[in-house]
Amino acid sequence: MSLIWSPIPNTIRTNKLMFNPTRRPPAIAAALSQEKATFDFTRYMEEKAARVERALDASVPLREPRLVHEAMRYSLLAGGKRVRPILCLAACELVGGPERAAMPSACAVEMVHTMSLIHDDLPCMDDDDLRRGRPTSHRAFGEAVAVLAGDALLSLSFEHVASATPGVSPDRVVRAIAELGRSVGSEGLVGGQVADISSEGVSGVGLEQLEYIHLHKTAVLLEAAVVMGAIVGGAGDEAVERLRKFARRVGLLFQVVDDILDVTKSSEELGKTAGKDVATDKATYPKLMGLERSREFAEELKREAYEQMAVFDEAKAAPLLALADFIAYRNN
Ligand code: GRG
Repeated sequence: MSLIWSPIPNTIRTNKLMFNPTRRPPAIAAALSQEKATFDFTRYMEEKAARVERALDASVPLREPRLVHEAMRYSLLAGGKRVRPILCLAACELVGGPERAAMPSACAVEMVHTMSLIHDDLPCMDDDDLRRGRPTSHRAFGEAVAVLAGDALLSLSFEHVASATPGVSPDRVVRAIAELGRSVGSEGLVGGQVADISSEGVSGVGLEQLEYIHLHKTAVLLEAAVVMGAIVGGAGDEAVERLRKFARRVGLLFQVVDDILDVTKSSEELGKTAGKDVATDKATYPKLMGLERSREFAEELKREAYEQMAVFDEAKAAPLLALADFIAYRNN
């Protein structure tokens, strides 16, 4: 692995991933350029994303009944930044596990993420037309097939970890599956979505409720990705809990940045409908604390995430730290 952060092109494109390091605040850019041992994030992301892409493709063959498998593949293989699966692989490798042990978990987390996007876009939820730069699943396949494709991806995610994880003890595989289940259910994604729906059109949604929604709608799956990777990678309890805290901060950071991008970028740049939060008068960090304070809050979250990583070997922790950076300074 190259240990050189620079030279790095100003705009890096990986699949649909765009990362512009010039957007870093000057202090961070200076700190990074002073680091003796940094690592080639672009190459890392390209290599990991390519392997994740191949594994996802193989995980959902075009079987009968063709229609539902087409719909599953349409959404799952539509690009996306693949942040969650790469976090999972990076966590596994940080604690000394091989990439192959975490690949089924990485794919499972992306399946759950994709199904949550399919359901989130439905007319009964956000009623969106555009996702990952193409028509949403229900626009392409109709509502019934979109619901079923989401259900099938959810079910496959658990099956895939259980049946395809190589060389990991059954106890650890079961723990990883339990982690995924917790992240999906009524105290995870579903709980976050219910809280989000319940707060729609309600005036006076405060920061505490907003944080609950984001921790459950978004952070919980990034947390599952990292924790599953650590578990199948053989991590001890203390390392797992540190990585959990790291991922939770990064997850919240992800959503704060998402809120900021919604008001600062176009639909074309985002690959999904921009400005929707304002149009629907949704509670967001920029709305509740203003754009500048939201950016400062994002920096605080990133700092707190970094703190959790201080105990790990610097070179081994570099991918997770660079991913936190990428999440903080991404453009879409
Ligand atoms: C899980 C059973 C079950 C139901 C779903 C609809 C729902 C319940 C939850 C909504 C979850 C949701 C859509 C959260 C938003 C998460 C988020 C920030 C999505 C954007 O993620 P990116 O930017 O997207 O990583 P790409 O396309 O790059 O993967």
